[in-house]
Order: sequence, then structure tokens, then C-alpha cells
Amino acid sequence: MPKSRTQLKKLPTPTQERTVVIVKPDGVKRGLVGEIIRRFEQRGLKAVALEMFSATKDQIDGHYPKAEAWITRLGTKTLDTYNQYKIDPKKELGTADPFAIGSKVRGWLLDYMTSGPMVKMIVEGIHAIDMVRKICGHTLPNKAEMGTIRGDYSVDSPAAANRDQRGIHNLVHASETPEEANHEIEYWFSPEDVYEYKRAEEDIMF
Ligand code: IDP
Ligand code: MG
Repeated sequence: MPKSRTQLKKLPTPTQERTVVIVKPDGVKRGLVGEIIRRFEQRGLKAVALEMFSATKDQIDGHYPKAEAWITRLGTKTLDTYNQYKIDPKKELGTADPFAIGSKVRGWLLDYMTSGPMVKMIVEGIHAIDMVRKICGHTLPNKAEMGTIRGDYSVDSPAAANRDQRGIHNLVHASETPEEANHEIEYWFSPEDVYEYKRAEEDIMF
């Protein structure tokens, strides 16, 4: 017998995802927690876990990937910006090796992410991982489009941050891939932190 439309509607869509958003210390200290959460909610994405916390360096060390490819990519992003603005990485950082630069940046990140309280949340919705990244905007505030959180509220760049030997202040963290999202959900939340509920619009939107 064919399934009724009602039954089909109850099946979860294959693109329903959960992702992790963390309002970083600069976002909390600038009073942007509400504004940041609002942007996800207004898009139709749902907060299913939410908490203020402060992290230790060890915890942040376990949060960010340790794979060589990830660290090299972090350094490559910096080198791209240096090329664009004709900054000599050797003069600025003592090396032009992307892995060495990525390792430095990763270290600065531990300081940044432990410099004050943060707010962590799990955001759920259709294509949540990519949608949340889009709402956050480009990693580097100097490249982030207007209309995104980073584009509307931050102005930092690798050139400025690296000179001060600190992480780029870009207000939010958001998981980049399904693997990162799964790791971060397991890492920062227990099953009892997560709530299931229906938003009023769900019947109309889907
Ligand atoms: P993402 O946060 O957009 O996923 P990633 O490349 O994963 O970006 O980098 C993690 C964090 O490291 C960034 O959000 C930013 O705070 C910081 N960061 C990235 N590149 C640099 C840099 O060149 N200098 C200082 N900090 C950086
Ligand atoms: Mg990332």
C-alpha cells in the first residue's frame, strides 16, 4: 500500500543535520550573543542545545583537528593573505612553511578561545552545516561578505592578528564538515544536553 502524505512527511529528510556553533570570547564580551543566535533562528534553524561555558587550553586543543592537512591548510590561508598584501611571511613570522605557520596559529587559537567565557550551541536544520557557515561568513573578517555575522560585526585580518601573535577575532566558530560536526557534538555535549521540540513554522516551511 502506498504511504499516505502524512506518513511521508514524518520521515526525516536526508539533509536534516546538526552542527556546532560557539560564540567566541570577543562575541560574548561585545554583547553579540543574542544577535548571533537570532540570525540562525530567523533563517529557520533551530537551537537544540545551548550553554555558556569557559574552556581550558586542553579542551580547545582537543576541539580543533590535529591532522597535518588541517594545520597546513590553516597556514596556507595566512600565506594567501600575505601574498595578496605583499607581506613577507619570513620577515613577519620567521618562516614561509605552511605547516609551521599553521602550528603557530593553532597555538594562538588556544589562547584566544580561553580568554573569556563562550556560548556553545547545537543548531539543527536542513543543510545546517553549510547554512550556518554561510550565515557566519568567511573565516577572515576582511573577506567576509556584508550580511554575514563576521562581515557585519568584525574587522580583523591575518595581517593584523599575526603581527600581534594572536588568533583572528571573528566572533564565531562553526563546524565545517559532517565529521567536524559529529566530533564537536560528542566533544562538547552529553545526550541529556540536547532537546527535541517542534518549532511553530515547521508545518508551514516543510
Ligand atoms: P573557521 O573558524 O572559519 O572554520 P579555520 O580555518 O578552521 O576557520 O580556522 C580556525 C580559527 O583560527 C579561525 O576562526 C580564526 O579565529 C583563526 N585563524 C585562522 N587563520 C588565522 C591566521 O592566519 N591568523 C590568526 N588566526 C587565524
Ligand atoms: Mg574551522
